[in-house]
Amino acid sequence: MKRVFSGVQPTGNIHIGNYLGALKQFVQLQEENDAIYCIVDEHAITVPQDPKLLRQHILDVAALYMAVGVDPKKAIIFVQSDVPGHAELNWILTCNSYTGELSRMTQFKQKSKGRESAPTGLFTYPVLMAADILLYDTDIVPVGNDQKQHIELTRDIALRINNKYGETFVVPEGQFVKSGARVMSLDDPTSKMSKSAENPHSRISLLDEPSKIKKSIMKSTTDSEGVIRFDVENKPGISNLLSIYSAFSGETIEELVAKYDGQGYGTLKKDLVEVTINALTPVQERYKEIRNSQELIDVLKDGADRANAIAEKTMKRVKDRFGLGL
Ligand code: ATP
Ligand code: LTN
Repeated sequence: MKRVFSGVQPTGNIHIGNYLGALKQFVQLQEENDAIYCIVDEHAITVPQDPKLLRQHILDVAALYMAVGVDPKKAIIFVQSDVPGHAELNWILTCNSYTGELSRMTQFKQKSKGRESAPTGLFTYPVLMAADILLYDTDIVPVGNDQKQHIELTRDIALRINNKYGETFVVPEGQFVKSGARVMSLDDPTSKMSKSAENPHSRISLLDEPSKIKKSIMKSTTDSEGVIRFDVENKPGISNLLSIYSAFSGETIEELVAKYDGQGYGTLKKDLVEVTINALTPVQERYKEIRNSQELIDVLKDGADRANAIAEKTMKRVKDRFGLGL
């Protein structure tokens, strides 16, 4: 069995990009692997958070994990800050990473753009992510395309330490889906759909009401050509809608292009509204049942215990290799 690990930040507005790029894979991968799914609250505080809201968002993400089908009997679900090994390993990896490589991370460049000085945590964010992954001897990391560079860095750090200190870490691999690995924003299809974008119509959140889903899709940005074909370069809006449609319905892009041949954008959009609402309604129903339940708290407590047991073993090995402690 392979070890699978991934994480989502509890920063609100989990959207269909997070779902199609990451969460959907979580569900598939739990079947034949030893899967661990984390709510990475320590990553969330790299930018200011309201403490009361952060707590709520942690439970929101945990409930959404379960609502989309992550099963606590098959996978460990836990909160990052409940396992001290993450912060501990983060320091050791920080001492083995370089400011040069961290300066090249595009996510840092984007998030710190225009500022003279940025929080140090925003800069070292990818090292904490490497710690999350390496702490569990992870083989596979299912994530969206935007995380490719961070996975590469994780591999570089693991190999560097293995070379210097002897076999210490499993070197992980990223796993990316074909359709949905990079869902684009609905109002600007040249940038990725994001939780933090100001315009709520730029994304479809998993908990959006049907009327909001309809409005966001119907007013999404397309082009004036009026022909439905897949061409990311010249038709990013229509291509994005086709990708989302394909990821939700299971039909291939080619099948969809043939199906809508000669039809207007309005028809495609209307059908996509239906496909999206049909996919999200059961998730929303299950979410409502779980969100305020004692079951959710029990799952996270049990998950933290099981994650800690694995993390403690790794930390013992790592400290041994580095000659730390007695
Ligand atoms: P923000 O968009 O505000 O920067 P985020 O959604 O990227 O936040 P996370 O919540 O940590 O941050 O992402 C969780 C998972 O969702 C990651 O695996 C990430 O790669 C994936 N993901 C995020 N945005 C998209 C997207 N637009 N398309 C596909 N996958 C995505
Ligand atoms: N950096 C990721 C979230 C994240 C993660 C991880 C993903 C933190 N730790 C470990 C996979 C494995 C993001 O911003 N989407």
